[in-house]
Amino acid sequence: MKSPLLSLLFGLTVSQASAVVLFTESFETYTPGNIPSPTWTVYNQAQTHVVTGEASEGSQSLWFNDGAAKFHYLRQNNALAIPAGGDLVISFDIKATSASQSPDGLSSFQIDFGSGIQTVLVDLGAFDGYDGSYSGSTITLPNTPSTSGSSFISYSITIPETYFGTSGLNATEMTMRWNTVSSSGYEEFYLDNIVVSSVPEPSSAAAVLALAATGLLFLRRRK
Ligand SMILES: [Ca+2]
Ligand SMILES: [Ca+2]
Repeated sequence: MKSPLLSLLFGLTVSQASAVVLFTESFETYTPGNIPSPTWTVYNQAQTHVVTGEASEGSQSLWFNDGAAKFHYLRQNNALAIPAGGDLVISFDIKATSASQSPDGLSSFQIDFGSGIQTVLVDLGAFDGYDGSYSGSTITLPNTPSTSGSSFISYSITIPETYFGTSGLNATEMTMRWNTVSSSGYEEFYLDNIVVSSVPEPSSAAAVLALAATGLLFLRRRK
C-alpha cells in the first residue's frame, strides 16, 4: 500500500465483502416465563417459554418443556426480508437436559421461503450439530440415543443463493420454525443464539475486488 488512500479503499473493499447480519434472537429481552411475543408464536406458554439460567449467549434461552403434548414448536411471526447478492447462513444452538431416546429431539428445523414450509434439518437422538449446506433436500443427522444431556450444540446451515434466489425459488423473504418431540420425562430442550446472515458468494466478493482494483488503477493514473 503506497498511500493512506489506497489503504482506506482496500479496507472498504474487505468490509463490503463480509457478512451482513439480518436477524438475531437471543431471548434476552423477554420476561422469563413468558412467550417471546410478538416476534414468535409457541406451542403453548406453559410448555414453551423463555427461561433464565440456561443460555449459550447472555443468560436466557427458549425452553421446550417435556409436557403432555410431547411436541412443541417455535414459529417466527413476521417474514424476514432476504437480500440478493449473498448466501444465507443460519446458525443456532440447542441443548438437551437429559438423555434423549432415538425418536426424540429436534424433529425439524423448517423454513418457509414464501412457497410453503420446507424441512431443512432433522436431528433426533443425540444432538450432533451441523455445519454445511442445504440445497433443497432435508439434512438428516444420525439418530442414535444419547446416554446423557448435552451442553449447547451449535448448528450453522448455509443456503446458497442459487437455491432461494432468482435462479431458484425467487424468494425475497423467509420465516423459520423449530419443532421438537419428546416421548418420556425430562427430555427437555433449550434453544438460543439464532443468527441469520447474508454472506457474499466468492464470485460476488471477487467482483467487488475486481471493481476496486479497477478504481485503484484509475486513481493511480490520475496522479
Ligand atoms: Ca440468550
Ligand atoms: Ca442426532
